[in-house]
Amino acid sequence: MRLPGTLPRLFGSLLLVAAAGIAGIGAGAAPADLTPTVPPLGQVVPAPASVQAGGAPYTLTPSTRIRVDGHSPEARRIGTYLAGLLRPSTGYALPVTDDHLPGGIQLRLRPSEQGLGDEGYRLQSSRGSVTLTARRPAGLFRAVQTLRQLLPASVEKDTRQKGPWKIAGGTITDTPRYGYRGAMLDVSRHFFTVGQVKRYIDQLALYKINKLHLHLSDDQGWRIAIDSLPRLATYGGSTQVGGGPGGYYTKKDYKEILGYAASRYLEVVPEIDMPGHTNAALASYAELNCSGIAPPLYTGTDVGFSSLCVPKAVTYDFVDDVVRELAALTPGRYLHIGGDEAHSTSHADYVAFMDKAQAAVGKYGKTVVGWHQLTGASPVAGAVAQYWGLDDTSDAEKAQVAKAAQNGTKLILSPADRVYLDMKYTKDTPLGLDWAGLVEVDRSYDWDPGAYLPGVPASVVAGVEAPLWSETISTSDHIEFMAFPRVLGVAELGWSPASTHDWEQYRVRLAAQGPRMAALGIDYYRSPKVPWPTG
Ligand code: NGO
Repeated sequence: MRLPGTLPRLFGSLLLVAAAGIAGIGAGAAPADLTPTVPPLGQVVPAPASVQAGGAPYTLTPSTRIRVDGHSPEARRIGTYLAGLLRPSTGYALPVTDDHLPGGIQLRLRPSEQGLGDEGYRLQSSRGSVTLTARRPAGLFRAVQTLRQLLPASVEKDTRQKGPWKIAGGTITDTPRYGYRGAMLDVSRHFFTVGQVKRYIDQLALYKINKLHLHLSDDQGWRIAIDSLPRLATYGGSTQVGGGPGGYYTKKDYKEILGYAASRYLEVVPEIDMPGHTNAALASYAELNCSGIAPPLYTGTDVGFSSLCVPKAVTYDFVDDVVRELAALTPGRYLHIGGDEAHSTSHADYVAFMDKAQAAVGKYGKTVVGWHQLTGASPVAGAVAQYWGLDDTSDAEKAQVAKAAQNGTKLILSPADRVYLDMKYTKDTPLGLDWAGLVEVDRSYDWDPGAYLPGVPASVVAGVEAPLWSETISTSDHIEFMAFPRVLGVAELGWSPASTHDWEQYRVRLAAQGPRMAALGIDYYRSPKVPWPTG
């Protein structure tokens, strides 16, 4: 049933009770609001590729065990993670075992299941057991996220809740559409602590996001310790937009983020934005400036005013030091070098600089990612361009991106008027910017990455990413209000087959995530376009 999100709470729950009565559910039974709703098998975000509902549901009981393949420490770790999710709300012990007995929740790795790929899984639910099968641990982890969403939303709470804890019967077989399903957090304009980043990682993992792009440097702050250039972090990281204290990640902090992300099967994509967006670096080391004079630290929100000094040799010592140390720290394959809004760099200098920066990334064994302005220079073989244009970006600029794509440059799609999570939802949204327009929940979901840019072969689209720039964002509540629920739409565009794409059906599945997000303490934007339950 659909209710406008603006209905007052009481009126909404009266309607729900009335509806339950009409459907014959409420008559003579306990009040409807005391029994948690069992989600139907397909009511998952992102939509699974294949859902065959049927058969009796599985019910978790105080004696349920989580059974993992004994030979895989990763399967055991994922089983322990699942137990950790379910124990507080169910109050059950949920021991993790490798006793090879039937029944309970089974986590199985089957490397021979080629069709499941790197992240796919099968979930089979029946009266006797729930079995999760994957080819790789990442697939088991994604399966666990589906399993969570098949339990009542109250399972997400961290105190004991009333059951029963049922999982609808049937089989889900699921693999992702794209291998790159990202979210970006700008930790430069405002700094976010390791704990805040971990919290966001956990929230993204629930929706099968698999990349965390960290925007680690910009005019307002340098956020990663570089041993050979210590002032970048200690001085360049000492403030932020509005003049607060800023901060930076020590190498130990950064490794902690990497490890946490890896435990949720997210790959971290670090970004050092160059040659523009570099005031924090220019302020830290005077020799990086063509003038030899360091500018003051910057706490405003203008863009396009800073540039590394392209002709100076010391610039490339800086690039080498930074890329070398960051590449050595980062196990993931990508290193993002920015390249956007280099308005203070001449075109010839921009091309010359990007050639050298890309070479440094290659030298240290990483794959180049750059904002799509990179396609106006000479992208190296294997480079990935991140498109952040708008519907009304000029045809010439789109054609330049398409030409690079035809020549093999892969694309990550982050159209700003669709998936920039820092854009206001409506003119009344208290946070965010509006230079790319207002982006309501339907707008961020309702487009097709495979057919978005004219002339771009679908095969070069690596995936999608939702950036959250932080000029106006300074707390976890801010992150969550702007990201949720739009990031779910981006997660679904990245994961679900195009054949499942349908706003009318999506908004109903999304609505069912409302109580789950609320149970997780996420104060999401209650878009009136989504029929949130009001009970
Ligand atoms: C632009 C700009 C960023 C801003 C952001 C704000 C890109 C790639 N460069 O996106 O510096 O923070 O908009 O929405």
